[in-house]
Amino acid sequence: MIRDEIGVGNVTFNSYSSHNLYGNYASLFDNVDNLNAASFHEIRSGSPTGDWGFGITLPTTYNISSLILDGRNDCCTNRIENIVIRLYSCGTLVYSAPAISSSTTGDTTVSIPNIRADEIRLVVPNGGNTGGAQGVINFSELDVIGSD
Ligand SMILES: [Ca+2]
Ligand SMILES: [Ca+2]
Repeated sequence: MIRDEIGVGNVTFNSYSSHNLYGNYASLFDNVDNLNAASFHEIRSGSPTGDWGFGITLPTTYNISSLILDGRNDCCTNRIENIVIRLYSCGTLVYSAPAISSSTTGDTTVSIPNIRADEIRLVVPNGGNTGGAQGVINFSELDVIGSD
């Protein structure tokens, strides 16, 4: 949806108790299974006690039905484990998916029951770690599936 319909230039990215490093936000939507430092990294900042991660604000509300995270092919696929996808509408939390519990070099799909939202956050709750006890979210490509 973001890559092919909305356009990555028409969404806004925000960091929450974290900062972007190496691959930038646009690298999640460049249709490339990026490796190494070209892959997207979001690094936990300090010692937060709440959610840390990043959000994507859409230009209007959409019905969101799934997110597909493509893991790196070279290493570190477990850096999506423990991510919780939260959906917001006008700043109000409207849905939280179960935490991602496994990972692969290929696609990990998180199904969402067609929730209407204008912000998608990928966060780790309670200041926690991703897989391998790391404070980094790291993967290569993100597909957001939804409709108007
Ligand atoms: Ca991959
Ligand atoms: Ca990519």
